[in-house]
Amino acid sequence: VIVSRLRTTDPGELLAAARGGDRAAVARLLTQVEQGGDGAAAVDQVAFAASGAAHTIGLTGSPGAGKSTLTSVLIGEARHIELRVGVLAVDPSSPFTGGAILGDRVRMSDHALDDGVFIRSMATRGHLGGLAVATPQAARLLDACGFDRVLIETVGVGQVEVEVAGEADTTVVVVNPGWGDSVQANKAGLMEIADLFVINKADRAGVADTRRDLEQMLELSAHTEGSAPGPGAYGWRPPIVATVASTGDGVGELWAELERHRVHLEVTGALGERRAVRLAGEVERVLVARLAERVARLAVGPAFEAARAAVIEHRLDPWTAADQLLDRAFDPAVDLAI
Ligand SMILES: Nc1nc2c(ncn2[C@@H]2O[C@H](COP(=O)(O)OP(=O)(O)O)[C@@H](O)[C@H]2O)c(=O)[nH]1
Ligand SMILES: [Mg+2]
Repeated sequence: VIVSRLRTTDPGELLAAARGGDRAAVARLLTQVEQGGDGAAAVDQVAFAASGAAHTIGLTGSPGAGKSTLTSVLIGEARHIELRVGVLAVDPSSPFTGGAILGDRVRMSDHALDDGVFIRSMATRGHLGGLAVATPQAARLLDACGFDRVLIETVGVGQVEVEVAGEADTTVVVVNPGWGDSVQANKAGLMEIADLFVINKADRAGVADTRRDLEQMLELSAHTEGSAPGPGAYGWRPPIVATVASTGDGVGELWAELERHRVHLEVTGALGERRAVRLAGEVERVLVARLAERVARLAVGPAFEAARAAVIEHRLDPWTAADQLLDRAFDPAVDLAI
């Protein structure tokens, strides 16, 4: 009888089980989200209605900056006051498999047996829309499952990763002393999305210089602030917190600043505005992903092969061929499988 509950593939039943603390159900729902397509759509149909209570926190920065170690100690802070925490790690270079990902001192296994914590490495390679579509939806699912805080760790190197980190209520950019000399990170992109800066590895030299660099960059960006409801546009100056994640130094202050930002967003109304902007962007991305799915199905069929042959034989130009295929893709009378 117990097994039958877990065997269900009905998203509504799985979500009810997940909200009741069934971790296997959470895992299955997340897998469906990662796989994209109709399965992901079915999950979001039930998750969307049940979401909105969680505060989402994106952590981004260069590989090795200490994001996972910070994530682990932040989980500890949240658990002290009995908040439930879901974590999504979006880092293709260091998936959470094997248990040794959270640095060598603080490991995921610290929290592995805690029912109030759920940690998941996102695996979306290959699916249409990829991380940009799957991550906000996975975060929403964890929200719907009853986690009070959802932490999203992403490597702040590529454009997509930075975008994904920016898709949170609060975005934390993690740097290290000497960051000003490094060219690895997408600095302009990171400055734009940061609600809060962490100088982690503050046990190393150069903290004061890095703080000054960040303050200077903040001054500059304050003068070029647009109308988007990003940092700075609602009376918030991103604080800079120094931490030593591996010992926990400064993490209490970081937690306090995260909470201060959450409250600031709520009292100014910026939270609702930000979420509205994000949802609007999401509709667009999901639409593109759905179109791409349809086109991908078409691309393996005989109509596609015929069009391609016509182009190769110079009977048809590629644009006309593509337009004809698109017409077909949206003709409800056409079964794409044939
Ligand atoms: N010295 C020092 N090492 C740290 C600190 N925080 C993390 N580390 C170490 O830096 C390495 C990379 O940390 P990790 O959290 O995996 O970085 P991530 O790639 O940003 O997730 C690990 O060996 C950590 O133990 C810190 O504050 N000081
Ligand atoms: Mg990491």
